[in-house]
Amino acid sequence: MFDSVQAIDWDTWKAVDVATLLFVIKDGRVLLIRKKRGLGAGKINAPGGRLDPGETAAQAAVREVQEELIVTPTGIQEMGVHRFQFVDGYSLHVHVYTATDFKGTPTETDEAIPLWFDVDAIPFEEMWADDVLWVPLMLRDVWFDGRWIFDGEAIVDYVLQEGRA
Ligand code: 6U4
Repeated sequence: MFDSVQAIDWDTWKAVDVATLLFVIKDGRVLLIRKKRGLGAGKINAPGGRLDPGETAAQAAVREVQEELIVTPTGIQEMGVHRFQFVDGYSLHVHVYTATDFKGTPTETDEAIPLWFDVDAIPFEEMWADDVLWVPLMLRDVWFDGRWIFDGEAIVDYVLQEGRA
């Protein structure tokens, strides 16, 4: 049923969950996490998670970093969006943010281990398969809009648009 991006009516598509990712980028390094539980456990990713009821995406993006790493990101900006459709029926609409700074000390929690990487040495082989395709756009300040079909952890099909429509 979900075998190509073109076969989905994206105008009426509505995600099961809305979630966030937030990349703190400072002094040529990016703050990532080793995710300990939830969707993508074991992978390296940016901190983030699903919105709570009544929350905006920007509020959720900050709260998730606070919960996962005990730091508060500052200077946040939305950089792009992704719509993930999984073949099992699950779907996720993700808002991606960057932050230029943070308050506090990145600290391991039940959810995440903090990890710093040089921006030119991001460990894409340990991240979701889509990240290598769009994180470089984000680092160049290019807005992105991704539509993805996933079968588990494998990309089935995608369209990645650069720039706002
Ligand atoms: P719980 O267990 O409910 O607290 P929560 O933190 O709300 O979890 P989570 O972390 O389990 O949500 O799942 C959503 C996270 O997974 C979001 O931060 C986005 C991330 N994610 C899912 N698919 C992704 C993909 N293909 N590429 C990517 N991040 C992805 O970079």
